[in-house]
Amino acid sequence: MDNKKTEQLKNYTVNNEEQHGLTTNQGLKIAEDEFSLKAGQRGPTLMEDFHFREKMTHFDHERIPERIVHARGVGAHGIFQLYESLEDITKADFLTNPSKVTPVFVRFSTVQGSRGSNDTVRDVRGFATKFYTDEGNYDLVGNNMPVFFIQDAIKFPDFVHAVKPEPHTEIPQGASAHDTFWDFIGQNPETAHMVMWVMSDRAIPRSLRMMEGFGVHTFRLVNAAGRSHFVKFHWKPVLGMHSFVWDEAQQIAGKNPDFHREDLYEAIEKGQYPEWELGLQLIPEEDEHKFDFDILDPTKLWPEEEVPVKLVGKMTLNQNVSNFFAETEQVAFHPGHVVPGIDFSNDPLLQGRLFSYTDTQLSRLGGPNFHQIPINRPVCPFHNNQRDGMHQMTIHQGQTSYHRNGLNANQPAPVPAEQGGYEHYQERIDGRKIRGRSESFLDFYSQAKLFYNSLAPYEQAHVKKAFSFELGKCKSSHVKANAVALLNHVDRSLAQEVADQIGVSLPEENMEVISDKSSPALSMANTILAPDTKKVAIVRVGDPDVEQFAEWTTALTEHKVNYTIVGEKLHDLPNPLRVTATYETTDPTLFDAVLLVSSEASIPTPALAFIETTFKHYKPLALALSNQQALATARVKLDEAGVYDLTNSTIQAFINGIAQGRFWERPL
Ligand code: HDD
Repeated sequence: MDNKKTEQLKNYTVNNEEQHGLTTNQGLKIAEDEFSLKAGQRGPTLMEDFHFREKMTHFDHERIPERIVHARGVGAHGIFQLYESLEDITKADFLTNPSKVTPVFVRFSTVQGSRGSNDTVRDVRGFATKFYTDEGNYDLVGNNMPVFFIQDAIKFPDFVHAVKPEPHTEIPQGASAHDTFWDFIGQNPETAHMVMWVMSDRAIPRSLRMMEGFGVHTFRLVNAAGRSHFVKFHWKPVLGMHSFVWDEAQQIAGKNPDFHREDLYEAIEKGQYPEWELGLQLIPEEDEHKFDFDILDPTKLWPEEEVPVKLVGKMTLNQNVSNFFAETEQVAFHPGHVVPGIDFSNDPLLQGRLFSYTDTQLSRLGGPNFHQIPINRPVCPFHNNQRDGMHQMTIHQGQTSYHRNGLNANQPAPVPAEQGGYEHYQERIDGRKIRGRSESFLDFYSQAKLFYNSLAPYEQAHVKKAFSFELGKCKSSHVKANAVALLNHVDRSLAQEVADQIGVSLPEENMEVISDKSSPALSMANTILAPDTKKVAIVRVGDPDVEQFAEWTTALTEHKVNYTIVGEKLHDLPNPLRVTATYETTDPTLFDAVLLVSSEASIPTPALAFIETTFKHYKPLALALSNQQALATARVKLDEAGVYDLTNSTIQAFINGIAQGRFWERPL
């Protein structure tokens, strides 16, 4: 699945499978790599041992600083292709030519934890896409939520200090359930909308392949005639949006801390390529002030029912990285990497980001030439008069490195806009220099309420539980009370329930913003339901009928459902019933559904635990038992929704259940 970018990367790969022989970095062949050079077999190591020193020095410097936020992530290569030309609204080449296949690299991440933290924590997910276009790299550096915690970038260091592990203990890792985060929320009411999202199921996605992406800010698209539209970018997952339940996410953090990373890697290796459609919400320049929110405020979304999302193209991730450090760790994104036809708005959060990203790469990647690292290089030519610096990889030729020069015909010379040179949109600005917040940014609660109103009852119940969990972990009663006071502005009954649960009193005055407005697009209950790429554990007890078994597995495979046969011990015989994971090496939380097949009179406790856990997490369950009594002691109700007895129900019914995903109506 090579594209222009992956072909380019091949120029930088080295394959040690070829018989090169071991050398130093200077190319000297090494005869001995197990023993340092010593003065006598039992004597001290000698300074002269250049091989030891080189090997050890390199090792000592293998680590680079992790990202200050979004440290844990996973990346993959892919392509983007447009459905039809958008030349009416932008002159960006990759958005006007539907026959063009643009290589992309995407890095997904969590925000709070360090590089070694768990994948399934409650957190925002980063969704950063680098388009390697023929006009230069375009980076869409977004998240899986459409709004942000703060309105002005100057608060970003404060926000990050509050959410990161606390400075005196470096606790907690990969979690926002602690005092400084909730103190920040309570003290900064602009966070109200975003914190509703983070307490919702959006913050615990089932898969990185099953979540939306958002550019968050309002950007600008400009066409060849110079006409401008404001735009919000969306990524819509073809598999729909799905999430864990909280108990499951917590258990997976222990059972498989790499769950999301592995899920993405395996899907791509299997050829089940993750796909997203790119969506645009567009507002013509002249309609900027026609909304009941300020479109420059990054704590506001544009309800899809008011500003429809136009689907304009598809991204497919179809190649895993071949070296995590070289590609995923060294990739450097920046919202300021734009191409002609894409421009910025005056969102004060975006404006600050335009400074921060290059700056951070200087310390993370060690100097100003990080754009020359293979993963970061554009696929189009790049020339300018910048020279030298740490890790310069290019041998620039010639006498001149300045503009204007007469000695080299002023090359490299600026390119006029008509020939593809970037030109900033000539926005008219008229104002006083001021440190302050626009009054139009002061409505903190209406959209927090809009989001809550839009959720299905079970989603609202999850939000209540999430607030109760997180605030229940806080120690300061002052912090807890302030957070409840914030919720009191959003939804009185939510504030009431959380207050009861965490032992603080509800403010006497009801401050709830009055609005029954909702936006169905915000609820995940309305998403696409499909069995594709879901994972089933087939728990095998005894020796089930091979033919019947083959019929089921064929049906699952036909519906692109992946399955693993789980049993007490691993088998190595080539047999369709071969057990490849045991009760010890895997766990029910790692699957979307369970099929229990038993030929025995009784079912062992670990197999019962498999189906009980699956039942408890509202997931579909199929049973094919030679003895129904074997389940007499299990805490599973056979007549409940999403439980299929394969002696009288079809495998197709179970597959439909897998598509549905969860059965919230189960009384638990
Ligand atoms: Fe940021 C990384 C997304 C606000 C400063 N950010 C980073 C990454 C993502 C985002 C996805 C990881 C990129 C990767 O995978 O390498 N950030 C966002 C979004 C924001 C946002 C969607 C709000 C809408 N960020 C934001 C602000 C600032 C930063 C306001 C500072 C002014 N972000 C950074 C950073 C990072 C970063 C410190 C850390 C590592 C990096 O940039 O390369 O510069």
